[in-house]
Amino acid sequence: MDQASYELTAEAVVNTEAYPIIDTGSAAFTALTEQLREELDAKQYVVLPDFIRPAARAEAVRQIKDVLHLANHNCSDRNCYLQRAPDPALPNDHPRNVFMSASTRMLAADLLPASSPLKTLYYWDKMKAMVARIVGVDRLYDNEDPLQPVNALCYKDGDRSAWHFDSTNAFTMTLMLQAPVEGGRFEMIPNIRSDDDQNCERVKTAVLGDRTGAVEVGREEGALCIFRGCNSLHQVSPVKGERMRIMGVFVYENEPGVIGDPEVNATVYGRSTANTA
Ligand SMILES: O=C(O)CCC(=O)C(=O)O
Ligand SMILES: [Fe+2]
Repeated sequence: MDQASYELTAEAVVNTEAYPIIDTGSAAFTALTEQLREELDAKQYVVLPDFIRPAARAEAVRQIKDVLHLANHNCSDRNCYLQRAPDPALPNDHPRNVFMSASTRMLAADLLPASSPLKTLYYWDKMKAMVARIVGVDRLYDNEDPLQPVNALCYKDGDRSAWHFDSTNAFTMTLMLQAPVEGGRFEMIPNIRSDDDQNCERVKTAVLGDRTGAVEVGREEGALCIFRGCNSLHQVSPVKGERMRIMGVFVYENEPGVIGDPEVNATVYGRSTANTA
């Protein structure tokens, strides 16, 4: 399957000239991560353009296309809380009962080769140190689920993700591997709700089409994005054209030993255990 794959070192994957993360004790590392942390706190997202090198990006895309036929096609109606069933006790226009269609193709970690530049990046201790500093925690741990830690999320012509909140993680990290010719715009309404206030009235108008406060997060190929999606509604507009939108998605944890919930895995990947074929 990956006979032509070659393994790139972490320094050959990450653009370490633009992002000086090898020496985590250096002043350059501190300056970079402090600036990005402030930006994330202010905007709820931060974009790191040209984060991976072109050859690493091309190799990741090539490997993903090799196994794309194994991707789980998620095509469903769901509300912004990622639920699929209505709550009959609530009014029809409550955001809990507003369903939107989404269609994406998900490749789990076990379908990506060990040589994947996405895995090299994810498991690099310098990477974890950088991200921890940006999101303001002492350290981050690998997710130890066979499916979850590193994924490729693909959007073909017409695919989209509807307005939603991310449910589990305090932050989400994505890497634009291939941008579509048209559409596939990542849009966010930062802090539309908070931990203390669900703000259902405003969330309702948003899911019904009121885009007040929405920002478009620019995503060039090679750009890494860290965002706080738990209280910031976000979506990906429909992709148009033959060039797929391909996103690397990474899940770090605040404690060691985290594995996925089998039910969640069944929904996201179409199976709950590793592919042993
Ligand atoms: O594809 C994207 O840009 C965003 C995907 C997303 O919403 C997520 O990973 O939580
Ligand atoms: Fe999301």
